[in-house]
Amino acid sequence: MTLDLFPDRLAPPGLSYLPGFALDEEAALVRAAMEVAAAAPFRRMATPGGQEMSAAMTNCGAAGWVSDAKGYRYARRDPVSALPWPALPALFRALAGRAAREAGFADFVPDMALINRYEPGARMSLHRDIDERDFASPIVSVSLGLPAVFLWGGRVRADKPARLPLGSGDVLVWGGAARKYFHGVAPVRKGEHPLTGAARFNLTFRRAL
Ligand code: MD6
Ligand code: FE
Repeated sequence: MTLDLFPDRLAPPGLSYLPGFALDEEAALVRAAMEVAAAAPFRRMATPGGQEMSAAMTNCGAAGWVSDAKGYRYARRDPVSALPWPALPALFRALAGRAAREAGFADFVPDMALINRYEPGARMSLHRDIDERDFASPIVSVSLGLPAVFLWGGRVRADKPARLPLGSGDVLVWGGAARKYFHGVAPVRKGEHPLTGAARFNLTFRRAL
């Protein structure tokens, strides 16, 4: 299914919404994410502007997305431990490949996953994902736990974002013309989810290196 939820915008080619695509695997995905976080704990990173991000993050795979006073980049080691990031779980790689295929990207093999944790009140301001080397590959995004409203902007930051409600198990695949669009997450509302408690997790699988 694609885009009946974006009434005020032509369907941007390259964004696919797969509601419930990961529902069967929710619990296993949360467990795998917690195992990653046991080795590379969630942390709130600083932006280059000196603010602390409200979402906490960790990574797994060949590189991790990191932010600090020097900027945004992918790093092969966790700057907190100086160790390589935990391996990308096979479950993550398989799900990302299946979702990408469903969305028309035949041979997507992610090399890493960024894991975001949002506690109530946490948000993600409008941004573009442009630190990866390979823009031909899509990004596969999986929501787990508390619901959130995804903000789908446009080519420029000033484009008014459409609002897409995302629930646990929903998957977005995006690439092609949409790959560099602005997007964000509205503040997560208070709540309790049976799998995650008072938190939303988002996994984004990427080809970063
Ligand atoms: C989030 N996601 O849903 C934040 N970026 O928590 C993202 O920033 C994102 O979901 C690129 C592609 C898919 C995403
Ligand atoms: Fe993003």
